[in-house]
Formats: sequence, structure tokens, C-alpha cells
Amino acid sequence: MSSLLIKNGKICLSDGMIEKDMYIEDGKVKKIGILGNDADEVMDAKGKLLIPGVIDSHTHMEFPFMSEVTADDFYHGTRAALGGGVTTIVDFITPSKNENPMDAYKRWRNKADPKVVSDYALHCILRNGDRNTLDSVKPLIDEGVISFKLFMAYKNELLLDDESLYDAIKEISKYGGVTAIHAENGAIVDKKTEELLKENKTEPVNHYYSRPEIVEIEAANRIATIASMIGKNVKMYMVHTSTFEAVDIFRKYRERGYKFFNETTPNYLTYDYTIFESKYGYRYIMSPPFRTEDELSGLWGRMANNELSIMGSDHCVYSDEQKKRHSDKVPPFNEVPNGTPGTETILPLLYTNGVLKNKITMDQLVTITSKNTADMFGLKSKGNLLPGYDADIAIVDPKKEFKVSYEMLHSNIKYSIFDGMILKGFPETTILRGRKVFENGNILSDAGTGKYVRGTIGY
Ligand code: DUC
Ligand code: ZN
Ligand code: ZN
Repeated sequence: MSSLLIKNGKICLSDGMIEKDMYIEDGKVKKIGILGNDADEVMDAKGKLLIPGVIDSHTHMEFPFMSEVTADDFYHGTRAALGGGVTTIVDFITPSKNENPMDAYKRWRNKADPKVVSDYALHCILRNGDRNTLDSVKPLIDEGVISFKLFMAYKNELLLDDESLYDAIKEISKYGGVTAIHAENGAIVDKKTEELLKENKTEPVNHYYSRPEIVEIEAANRIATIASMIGKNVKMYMVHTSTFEAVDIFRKYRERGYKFFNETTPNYLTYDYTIFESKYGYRYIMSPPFRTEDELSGLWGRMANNELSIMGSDHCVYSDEQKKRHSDKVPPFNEVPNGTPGTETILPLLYTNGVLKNKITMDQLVTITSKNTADMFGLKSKGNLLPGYDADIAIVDPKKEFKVSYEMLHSNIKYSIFDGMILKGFPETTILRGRKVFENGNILSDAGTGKYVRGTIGY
């Protein structure tokens, strides 16, 4: 039995902040109150925030995509997570073409288990709507994989047609699973890309012009229509929502009793599309792309109204060499691997640009970075700092400023898309199941000490 007592911290719950001591035993929060000094280790957290460890709902570690494998494997990627106060990630199992999803699950566990330093749960991408693929849904749910991502973009790779989307959603819903949807009209993206390339428009900003807002809005409308035809038992979760119109579409369905929810990324709340015109514009290419200033403030507004439920980073890291396809020149926009880093900066971006600028409250930050995520994916021991829950904590000195550089971050790349930004809200200490795993810039835990967390069918 090991115990830790954290004295005098401001414990951030989803419905308020309390200044009390926290006693942790065997990895769990045991007591909150005015407590003595009786523990194996006593820490003073006067003036510090105790934030529930962030659950990053959306990461791609060791992800084979666009002929590259992402630079963050499960070791580097989960180190980055801990450095940002993220104690659990939810990664996407990505079966290769024709691979059975159950085999891919085993492969993902074999890759992740020996390397992870944070805890992790899994979603699974379904590349097909055929019987063979759909028969894996139930066995995966039995293994704790309760959410399945379907794509409406990336033709010949991941895109499912409307009939396959219908069949897959129906099967997932039969067992109470969550359908995660990448909502972009892939066929029109391909048409637009062709036209732009014909006109010799190859610079990174054309990534945005090839995937305008309407491409996402149409897909959000279409998937909501398809899902509503299946029934109100469908749990639809739109990942990386980049337009406020898509949030509004889902809200309208929610008002009619549908369980439709939106995730967004802090990156969409930080940059608009003009960043693609900057010197390193290619590094920012991700899909959906960054949007207009109007969209960006619309997303903040929806968060303030509790209409955006979950924050995931879509952490999908490529080195500069990979982004440039191992050449000296920046390739045409459609050849740059899609993805940006994000897990380590969820908390500081939301704290600095959201809470400190009064766009969202601390309660809302806590709700969308941990509580809602744990509820959505049935991670029962996570997402709260009340007695009985895992003691997963980001301890933040709210006054401390950091100048972001890739050197202070933990991803396996030599740049940061937030270089030079001054942010508050990085953790001083990260605690995972009662153990200090990150302190003052140093990761303290070894590969393989993170645990697989099973999702359970909930709400
Ligand atoms: N978008 C990205 O930017 N990267 C990975 C896959 C995706 O949908
Ligand atoms: Zn996606
Ligand atoms: Zn993604």
C-alpha cells in the first residue's frame, strides 16, 4: 500500500473548485478534506490547481497513413501526453486493407502495451461495411473497444459509401456502441483538388480551398440524416468538428432526442486558415483544415453554451522530413501527410485562450477534457477527482508562464506548431494512478507502465 497526501490544492471538479487536502492510496482518491500529515509522501500544493488528468479522446500513434507512419510511437506520444497533463489517450486501431479488425486490435495492443507511459483506451476504424468486418464489432466491444470510426473522406482508402455507413452504424448501435464519424465529403474534395492542381495551385493554402467548410457541413447533415433513419438508439460522435454549423446541426437533432455529439480540437480554436500562408504552412496541414476567424469564434461560442462536448487533440505527428516527403521542397498540398501535434498542448491552450480570456469557465474545461470523455467511452474509473476514482491529476501553477518550443515538448519531432507562444496551464507535476509520472519537465516513468483501460457500454 502506497499513499500520497496532497495538501492545500485547489481541486477542480466539473461543478466547482474546492480548496482541500487529497489523500490517495493504492492509486485511488480515498479522501478529500482537512487531513493530517499521515502518508508515505506529503506534497504541498498551496496555490496550485489540481485538474483531473486530461483524457485525450483522439490520437494516432504509430499510425500508417498517406504512405508514412506517424513519428510519435506509443512511447514518445504518451510521453508527450504526460508532459501536457494527459493521463489517458484514446487511440485509433487502424486495420490495414483487408485485415480483420480483431487482428488489428491484437496488433495495436502488442504495439502499445510495452511502450505506453500513460493509460490508454482504443477506438477502431472500420474500413468496410461488409459482413466480415461488421461481425468483429461485438467481439471488439467485449474487449473494451466500444467506439468505431467511419470515414466519409479518403476515397479508395478509408471512405465508406452511404449504404456501408448505414449498415455499419446499424451494427454498432445494435450493441450500444458509439459511431465516431469523420465528416467530409471526400468525392467533392477530390474534384476540388484536381481542379486546383490543374490550375497549378499547389501551395499549402490550397489544402483549405480543396476542403471548404461546406464539405464538412454537407457531410454532417448527411450522416445525421442517415443515423436518424436508424433510430434514436444511435450514438453519433462527430470527431474533429471544425465548423460551428456542424455543431448546430447536431444540436438540433439532440433537441429532438438523438444522441449526437461533437468533438473539436484545441488546434481549431487557435489558428485560422491563413496559417497555411506562413513560412512553414505545410506543417499545419491536417484534415479538416483550419477555418476562418468567424468559424473559430463560433466554436468558442458553442463551447461556452455547452454544445461542444469533448476535446480531443487529433494528435497525428509527422516530422518535417515526412511532411516534405523527404525532399528539399514542399510538395503539392495534396501530398503532404495530414496531421498536427496536439496532445501536450490541450490543457495550456484551453486554459490560456479559454479560461483566462473568459471564453469558458474552469468547470467547463474540466467537463470537456475529462468527465464527458470518460462518460462517452465508459471509462468508469477515470474523469473525476472524487473518492473512488483513479488519482490521475495534472497539478498546475496557474501563474507560471511557458514559452513554447519543441525542446520543452516531448514529441519525436524537431519543431512545434506553437513555437514562441506564451502559455500558462502546462502541468508542473502529472500524477497517474497515484504515482508521479512527470515533474518539472522530466518524465519519470518507464515504457510499459501505462495500462489499457476498457471502455464499457454506458449512457
Ligand atoms: N486527419 C488528419 O489530419 N490526420 C489523420 C486523419 C485525419 O482524419
Ligand atoms: Zn478523421
Ligand atoms: Zn484523427
